[in-house]
Amino acid sequence: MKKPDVKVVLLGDMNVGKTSLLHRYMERKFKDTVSTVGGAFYLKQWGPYNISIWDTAGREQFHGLGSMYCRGAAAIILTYDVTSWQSLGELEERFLSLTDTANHDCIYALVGNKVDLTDAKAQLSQDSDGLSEDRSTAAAGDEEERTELQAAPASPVSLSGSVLRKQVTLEDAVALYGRIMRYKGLDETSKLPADKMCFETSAKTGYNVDALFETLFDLVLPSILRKRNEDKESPTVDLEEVGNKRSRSSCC
Ligand SMILES: Nc1nc2c(ncn2[C@@H]2O[C@H](COP(=O)(O)OP(=O)(O)OP(=O)(O)O)[C@@H](O)[C@H]2O)c(=O)[nH]1
Ligand SMILES: [Mg+2]
Repeated sequence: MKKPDVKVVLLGDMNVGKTSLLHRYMERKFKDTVSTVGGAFYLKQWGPYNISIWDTAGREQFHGLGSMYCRGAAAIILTYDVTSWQSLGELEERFLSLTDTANHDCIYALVGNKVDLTDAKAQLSQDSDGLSEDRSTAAAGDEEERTELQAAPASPVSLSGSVLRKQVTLEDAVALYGRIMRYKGLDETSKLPADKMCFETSAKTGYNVDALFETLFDLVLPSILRKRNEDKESPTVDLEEVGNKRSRSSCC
């Protein structure tokens, strides 16, 4: 398996949609999920680099594992659900301290998911690969219908016919981002701007999902280059390879 150059970690309360965001980005699908146990990762090739993206469990019982997953992370995606004020509060109360084990130059993004439930603009969004799951299903085999859907003005009613009240606004997220930067001891000059690092996404329609991951990947490139340089300066010894060489030489 390819060795990851850098690690990106998704953190956040259960049910906010961490696994769904990863499925949407990596598999271009919105599919049924079960609550994550422990953690799992995908390996993403980004140009010549390999990035591991870690999905973690939001359930309280797995809380103890969080700081282990964050160890050495170059970027952390703090995820909440825009329809749940509590999920934003949990980031500050329960998850922020887990990030203490991340790299000192770790990048933080705040992500409000499920915005398709509250905002018309996210309901008919297009995945960058083509139609989002819901739309492609709705328009399958009917080019005219698809054209009509794309041209339709944003409607305030969701595909399921209901709109939920947004409990967390982007301004709330920006305020939390400021507190996170203060917690990390970063001042105005060294922190990335909040408007660049606070996202609203929908794993369901694909809204803003590519933008989230790709913005982060571009931002972690300096970390990758630094790590590659460090590895060059102090190369590690592959014990398995040494063992193989020894056994080869002893039998001849
Ligand atoms: N409407 C809508 N529902 C979503 C979205 N993302 C996830 N969901 C739903 O929210 C529920 C939880 O999603 P998961 O991706 O499993 O959440 P999670 O954060 O991984 O949860 P844990 O693994 O328990 O920490 C599922 O029923 C998803 O279908 C979204 O963008 N919009
Ligand atoms: Mg999950």
